[in-house]
Amino acid sequence: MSEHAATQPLVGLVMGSDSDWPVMELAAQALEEFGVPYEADVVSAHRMPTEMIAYGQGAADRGLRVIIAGAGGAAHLPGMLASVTVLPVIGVPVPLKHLDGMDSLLSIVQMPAGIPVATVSVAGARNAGLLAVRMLAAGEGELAARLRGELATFATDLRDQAHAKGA
Ligand code: RP5
Repeated sequence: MSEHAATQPLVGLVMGSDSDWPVMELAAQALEEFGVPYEADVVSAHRMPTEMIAYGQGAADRGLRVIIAGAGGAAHLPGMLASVTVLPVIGVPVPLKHLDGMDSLLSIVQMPAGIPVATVSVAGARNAGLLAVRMLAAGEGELAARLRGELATFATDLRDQAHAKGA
């Protein structure tokens, strides 16, 4: 599943296990729609803590500009990465068999002041990808213009759906 684009990745898409990929690939798809280069890797906070810290510490110097981190259960990966990098970290709570993802959500969202993680909804990996695009587009003309185009299309689609329902 690890894929490294030919060009410099701007987004680090990491997860605690390859079992998280069915959720996290929605973030990858969103990045691909906007042509944003990314890398995808398993970096478990609990099973490979040394590598996880090294990943976070080296991310900015390697040219990454946003990290999307997904994990399930005792989901410490996004917060731990945020504690060792200046990059914005977007956390994706991955739902597991028990507790409907509430455990993942609460593990990620309730960060102490000073260590920010932007948490999306349970299994909200598509929004994580789109939020990363927005972060990259801030101050970036071409990407911002494309994003405005997508938003206009989205709004038109919603209006069409409302009309079709007779609203
Ligand atoms: C978490 O444990 C991972 O992020 C994953 O959501 C969960 C289960 O991992 P596996 O046992 O499927 O590898 O750390």
